[in-house]
Amino acid sequence: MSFQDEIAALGREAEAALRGAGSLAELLALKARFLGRKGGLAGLLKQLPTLPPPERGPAGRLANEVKERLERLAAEQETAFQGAERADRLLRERTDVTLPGRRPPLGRLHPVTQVAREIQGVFLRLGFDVVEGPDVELDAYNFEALNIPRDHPARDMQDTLYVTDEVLLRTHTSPVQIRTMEKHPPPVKIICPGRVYRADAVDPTHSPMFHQIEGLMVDRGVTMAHLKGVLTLFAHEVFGLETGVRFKPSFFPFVEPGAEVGIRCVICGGQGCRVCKQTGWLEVLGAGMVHPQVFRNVGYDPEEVTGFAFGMGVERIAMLKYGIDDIRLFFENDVRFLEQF
Ligand code: 2NM
Repeated sequence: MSFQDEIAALGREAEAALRGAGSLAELLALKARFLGRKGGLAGLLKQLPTLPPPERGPAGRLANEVKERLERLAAEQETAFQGAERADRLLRERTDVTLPGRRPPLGRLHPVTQVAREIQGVFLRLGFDVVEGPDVELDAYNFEALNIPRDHPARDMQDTLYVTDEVLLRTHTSPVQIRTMEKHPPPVKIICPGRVYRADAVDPTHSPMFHQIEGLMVDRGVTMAHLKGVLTLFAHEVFGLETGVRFKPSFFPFVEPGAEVGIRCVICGGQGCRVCKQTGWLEVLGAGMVHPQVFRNVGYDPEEVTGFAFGMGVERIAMLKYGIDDIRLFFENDVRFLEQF
């Protein structure tokens, strides 16, 4: 076979192979095999100088013709493969813009926060200001100033979480009210929301940390009638205007007289049930007229001013409002519970 026949044969072989390539990768491999620097055609061209001089010219021209033809063919095939691959990718990655969007799950406020804000809203509309204070308190503010004597059971290590002899985790937010009265002359009309701590064993109605909102209104001429009016309105706003409200005498060392405020049982309507322990009433908060000794402790003159105060547990209000029977549900953070509010 002449050298030119070899070139022509390689040309035919390469052309058939390039046409038959099944993919871009295969095509590139074939291009390297026939047209690359170490490819078949290059191999033949290297032999040109060994030919008798008269054959070199025609053989060289033929080789160049074949090379150009194959390169054109390879380029065409490459473009075709790239187009096919692009069309394929567009099809694979196509977006149906008519599909409805996916809704991201929305977060919400914790039910305790929702109820705390609802309670605060009632008092804000009545002109009360919100005041906060430290969770870590002095015994002097948490107990002493509130007329809670040294031998009172609340001061027992069993009930209070002490840091040192003098420092403790507040058991109510009353110390915030003491601090406020100490700093500001009357009138005072505030609510104090926040976390409080008790050395309680956890059960369906007890948690070592819960949330309280306490309130205080001090001015000349504040009476039990103001206490009843404000707290009746509060109960009606939170539990419904038709809810029955009662005031029952009670005792707290920092008030005189003291009262427990109850509402008609939201579960049985007063018929008597497990939740109201057959009494028909639910206790929702404690209240009373601020004790003269508490006023003297903060530098107020009990002959000049009087005041009422009250305190409630936010979790307890939320449990009554939504019929929840276990306080632990608020702290477990199970979304199946939380997303119901
Ligand atoms: C209660 C019940 C009754 C109360 C009293 C005071 C203060 F600081 F003014 F003396 N703050 N909170 C109070 C009174 C709290 O919670 C059951």
